[in-house]
Order: sequence, then C-alpha cells, then structure tokens
Amino acid sequence: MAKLKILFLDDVREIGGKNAQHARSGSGTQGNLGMEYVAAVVQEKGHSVLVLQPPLNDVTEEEIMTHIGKADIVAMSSMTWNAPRIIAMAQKIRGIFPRTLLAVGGIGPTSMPGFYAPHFDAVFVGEGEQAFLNWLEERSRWKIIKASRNPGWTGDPLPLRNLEVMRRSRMRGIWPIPYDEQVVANMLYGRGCYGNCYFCSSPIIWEKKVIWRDPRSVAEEMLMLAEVYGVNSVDFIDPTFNAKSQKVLDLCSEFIRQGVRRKILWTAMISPSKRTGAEEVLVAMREAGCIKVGVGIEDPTAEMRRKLQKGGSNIDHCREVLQIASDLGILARAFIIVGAPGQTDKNIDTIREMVCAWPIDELRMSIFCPFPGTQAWGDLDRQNMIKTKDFSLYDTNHPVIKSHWSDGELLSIHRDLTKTFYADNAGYWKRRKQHIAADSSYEIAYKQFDKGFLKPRGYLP
Ligand code: B12
Ligand code: SF4
Repeated sequence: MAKLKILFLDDVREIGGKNAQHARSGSGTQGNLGMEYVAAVVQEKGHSVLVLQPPLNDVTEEEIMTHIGKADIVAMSSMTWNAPRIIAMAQKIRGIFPRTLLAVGGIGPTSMPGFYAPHFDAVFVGEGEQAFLNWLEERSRWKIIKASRNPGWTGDPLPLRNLEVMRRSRMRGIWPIPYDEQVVANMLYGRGCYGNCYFCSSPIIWEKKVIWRDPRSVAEEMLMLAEVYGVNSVDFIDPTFNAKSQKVLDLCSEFIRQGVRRKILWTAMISPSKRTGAEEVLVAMREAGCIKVGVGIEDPTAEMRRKLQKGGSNIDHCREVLQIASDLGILARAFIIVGAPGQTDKNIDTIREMVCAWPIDELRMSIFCPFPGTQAWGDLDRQNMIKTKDFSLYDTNHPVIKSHWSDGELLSIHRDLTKTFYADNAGYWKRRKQHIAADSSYEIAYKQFDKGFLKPRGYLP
C-alpha cells in the first residue's frame, strides 16, 4: 500500500494556552490516549503520522491549516460535548481541501455515528486501531465502520507520546508535585469494565469484557516514561482499576520489583468494594506509589444507587474502603452526581451529610447528563425528558434534562454542595492538616489547589 500522510487532530477549542487555566480548574488536562494508540499502529505500518493536540501543542489555527494542507487524511477524535465543534472543523477542512479524506472516532462517533456521518468519509465505532488500519487499505468514502473488540490487545505498540504534551498536562486537583514540575502521562492497564451504570458511556466502547496487559510491560512502560520523558505523575484511566484484585497485586509487585515506585506517583479509579479485597489491594497500591484513588459514589442512597445501577459496590463498604485508603495516606477523590432523574431535596441532604462525614479529600460534582447511547439517554428520550440536544452542553457542567429543579436551582445545589464540602467542613480541614503533617510536599499541593480552584470559584475567602 502507498505510504500516506495522516494528521491526527484533537479538539481545537483551547488554542492559545487556555488549557493552563483548565488544568487549575480541578479537571486536569491530558493527552488523548485513544488517538495516540491509533496513531501508533498507523506509524508502525510505515505511514507518516503527525499527532496534533492543539490545546497542549500551542499551535495556531494557521499552522493547523498548513498541516492539514499537507495531509492525505485528517483523523479526528470526539466526545459528545465537542461534537458540534469537531463537525464545524470538518466542514471547514472539507470546504478548503475537498480531496482530503476525513475520519473520526472516539466516544462521540461511537455513540451517535449518524450525527457525524454526513461530514466525514469514515466514522469509527468502538476501538479504532485495527478498524482504522483496515480502512486505510481501501479508503472508501462515506462509511460507518463498526470495529469489533480487540481481544488480543497487549498495549503494543505503545501510544505515540509527545514530550511537550506531557509537560503541559496537569493532574486533576490535589497533587504533591507542583504544577510546573509535573510531567504527566495517562496509562491503561486494562480495557473494559464489568459495570453497566445507567449514565455511563464506557460500556458503549468497551462492552463488559475486560482485557488486561501483562503487568511486566506496564511497569516497563512506566520506567521508560520516567527515563525517556521525565514523567513523574501517571493517571491510570482504567474504568475500574481494581476490578480483579489479583491483577492489581501482580502489577504492584512488578512496580516494586522494577523500581517504578521511586520514580512515579500515580492515581487510579477504583470500585470501593470489599469483594475486591480492598485492604490488601490498597496496601499494595500505596507501597507501589499510588497516592490518590477516584471513587464513583454518585449518590449514597440505596434507591438512587439501584436506579443508577451502581451494583458493584455496597455503600457501607464504600465508607470502609475510603477509611482504609485514608489511614494509608491515600487521597480520595469522590465523584457525585446531582440532578439525576428521581433525585429529591432529601437525596441532596444525604449527599451533603455524607461528603462531610466521610474521609474524602476532593470532590468532583457532576450534573447528570444522559450521554447518547446510554440507558439514561434511551429512557429519558422516550419519556420526552431531554430538554436540549445541543451537545455542546453535554459536559456534565450544564443541566440538560427536565427536572423538578430549575436550571438555576440545580446550579446552586451543585455550587452549594461543593462550597459546603470545602469551606464549611471541619473534617476536610482536619484531614488536610494530617496529610501535610505526614508529607510536607502536600503543603504546596493544597496551596496550589486553593489558588487555582477554590479561591477563583469563591469557595474560599
Ligand atoms: C482519561 C479521560 C479524560 C482525561 C483525558 C481526556 C482526553 N483528552 O482524552 C481528562 C481528565 C482530561 C478528561 C476530561 C473530560 N472528560 Co473524560 N474521560 C477519560 C476516560 C476516563 C478515559 C478515556 C480514555 O483515554 N480511554 C482509553 C482510550 C484508549 O480509549 P478511547 O479514548 O475511547 O479511544 C479508543 C476509541 O474511542 C477509538 N478512538 C478514539 N479516538 C479516535 C480517533 C480515530 C481517528 C479513530 C479511528 C478511533 C478513535 O479508538 C481508541 C483506541 O481503541 C473516559 C472514560 C472511559 N473509561 O472511557 C472519560 C470520558 C471520555 N470523559 C468524559 C467527559 C464527559 C469528560 C469531560 C467533559 C468532563 C468534564 N466536565 O470536565 C472532560 C472534557 C475534557 C476535554 N478537553 O475534552 C465522558 C465522555 C462522554 C461522552 N459521551 O462524551 C467519558 C466517557 C466518561 C463518562 N462520563 O462516561 N477525560
Ligand atoms: S461508571 Fe465506572 S463502573 Fe460504571 S460502567 Fe462506567 S466505568 Fe464502569
């Protein structure tokens, strides 16, 4: 096959360094690992590949257009919330360079391929690596390509990393390495999730089967990242890192054996379930360099947990697991949803009590969003409960469904809960002091969090 010039282009919104501000918003900025994986397999086949992640690469729109002009194919990645902008970008490229082939993949196209199809030559549904390679052979136009799961996924070839992207990436929230010293990579140990939560987009891409990499190769990749790029912070983005406790124990042993823990601090999202051998696993994680876990609590009440299908974790176990983490000095970031169908003022009161009483160090409060393709989307669309299909609002920061709360009320609930947690919660301040007393590097971490997140939002005087 002729060798092609392929430009991988991620979202273009934050040109001009706005990402630095985004980093301090508590949400973090990181490279697009999915696109970096697809780009790696394409490069391995000998094609000429350039990956532009404009918010991080600081390129101007003019420079992007020059790169587009040189490419045979422009391959983009999209979530739901940036679908309108990615489509506008495709239309613009089509207008200027009508012969350039346009491809798109990611969770946005996977969940609503028909929405993208009129604007792209190929729309990829699901895992992109093999499907994209197959398409390169024929390069047909106007096609929706449904990839099958990649049961042989090993993590190789490694994603196409970029030093500048990793230097400009920032960890979410409190992190004991100062912003300007962070070199951040996101990593995957496994693909897939056993869960099937009502609101979540992950099962659409990964289905329920989980595939893990060899722990040795994950540790080797971590060491390479530290040695070649100076990476000191890693975000494991596996949907549930501890889905199989033995897998975590194996990985942690490798980290210790290969000396990863002395070079890299890392964080992971876990299911706070006792079934997964919480204590033994958390001890191993701590020893292997884990300093923060993310936990999707969403709503602690039994009826809402049933509704949201948070089946994997019992709420009493959640608290115990968080306590074990806290006792080990692992920070806990809790994810909470407000505005879910069926939630009432009483639920909000319960959430308020819970976040203040539990050993939680950081709060990520989302406004319920029925992403296309999820069970929530199907149900609410049928019931005519979706207020807007302006996808630019589908970022979990805007109310998009009909509710007994007005938009203003819901935004106030969101804000007041966050403010109560950080400003009026003695437990938060006590734990903060304990973390700083145990490790002085947290002092700067908390100061940066105050300056970058709490103060600008009025959560602290
Ligand atoms: C890591 C992550 C982040 C990181 C990095 C995001 C990034 N630049 O990729 C950070 C922390 C910055 C982030 C932020 C946000 N995120 Co996020 N994030 C994730 C997470 C946990 C993992 C994504 C990932 O890398 N997966 C691993 C890679 C290998 O898979 P992948 O990206 O899907 O890529 C594969 C395929 O999709 C496909 N593919 C992808 N791109 C392309 C391109 C081409 C050309 C082809 C052929 C194929 C292809 O092939 C890839 C390899 O198989 C997912 C949840 C999840 N478990 O998937 C949420 C998720 C993607 N995030 C989500 C959301 C909502 C957000 C935020 C809006 C939240 C917020 N309010 O701040 C922001 C938006 C930030 C932004 N600038 O876009 C939602 C998106 C839902 C949706 N339907 O759009 C998800 C699914 C979580 C959820 N709630 O369900 N996020
Ligand atoms: S919310 Fe977490 S556990 Fe539930 S389906 Fe999504 S990734 Fe899996």
